[in-house]
Amino acid sequence: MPTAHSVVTTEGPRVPEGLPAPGRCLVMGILNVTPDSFSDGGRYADTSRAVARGLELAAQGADLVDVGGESTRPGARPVGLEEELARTVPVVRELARAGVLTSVDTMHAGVARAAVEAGAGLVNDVSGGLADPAMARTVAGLGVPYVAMHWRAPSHEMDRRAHYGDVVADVTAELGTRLWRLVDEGVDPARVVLDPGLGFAKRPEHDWALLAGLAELRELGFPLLVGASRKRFIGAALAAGGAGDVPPAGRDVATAAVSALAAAAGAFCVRVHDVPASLDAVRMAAAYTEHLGRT
Ligand code: PMM
Repeated sequence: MPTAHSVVTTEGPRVPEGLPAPGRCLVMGILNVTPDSFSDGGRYADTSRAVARGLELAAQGADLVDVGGESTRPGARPVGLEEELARTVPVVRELARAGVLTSVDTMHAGVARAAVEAGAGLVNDVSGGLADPAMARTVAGLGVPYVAMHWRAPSHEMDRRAHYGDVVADVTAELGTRLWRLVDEGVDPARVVLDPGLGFAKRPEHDWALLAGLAELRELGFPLLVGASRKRFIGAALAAGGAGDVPPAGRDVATAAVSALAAAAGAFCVRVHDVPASLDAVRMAAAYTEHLGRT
C-alpha cells in the first residue's frame, strides 16, 4: 500500500551514490565483532580475526562487509559506546586500508561518525534512526548511504511488539513515515536504502509475508535490503518442510535460496553470513529476471 508520501517507480531502484552497481542484487557479508550474536557470536570477537574474516568475505566476492559491534538478537545485552567503538572502528579502518568497502551496523550516532571517519562507506542502522535521536542529523552530515530498517523496539522487548493487522501494509506505512522524518532532519533521500527488518518484532509468518510482499514495499520507491540470513523463520520453514530442527549455522543453503527469491523480487541487497552461496544465488536471480516476460 503506497503511503501519501510514496514515490511509485516502474524502473528498478536507483543505486545510492558510493555503492557498487554490478547489475545484480548486491551481497553484503556479515562480520559480527561480538561475543554473543545469535549464529556467529564469539568467532570474530578480536580485531585481527575480524579483519581476516572481512578480507575473506571480500575475496569471496562480497560487495561490502557489514561490521557490527553490538548483537541485536532478542534479549541481547546492550553494549556501552566505548566498547562498541573499540570493537568496530579498528576493523573498519583496517578493511578500508585494504580497499574493502565496509558498512557499520550501529544504532549509535557516535559509532556511525567514528566508523565513517575510519573509512566506512555506509551506515546500517537497524533502528532506522529511532534508537538515537542524533542519528539522522549525523548521517545527513556524513553524506554516506544509510540503511533504515523497520524497527519497533529494542531487542529485549521486540518480541512483545510483533503484532500487525496486515504486516506488509503496516511495515510499508511505518517505513514510509520513518523515511519522511529522516528526510525532514536532513537525510538525503537519494542515499537511503530501506529494510523490512526480518526477525525484528516479527514472527516467522510475518517474515514470510514480508518476503512475499517485497513488491509492495518497493512501491515506496527506494532500494530494499533484505536481511534473512540464518534467521528463525528460515529454521521454521525447514522444520515445517521436514528437515527437523536445523541450528542457525546449518541454514546457509536455505538462506541462499531466500537470497535468490529476494533478488528475483527486486531486492537491491541481501545481507548474509555465507557470501559465495548467496552470490551465486543472486547471479541466478539476475539471469532469471532478465528472461522474465520474454517467453
Ligand atoms: N539483522 C541483523 C543485524 N543487522 N541489519 C539490517 N540492515 N538488516 C537486518 O535484517 C539485520 C541487520 C541480525 O542478524 P545477525 O545477528 O546475524 O547479524
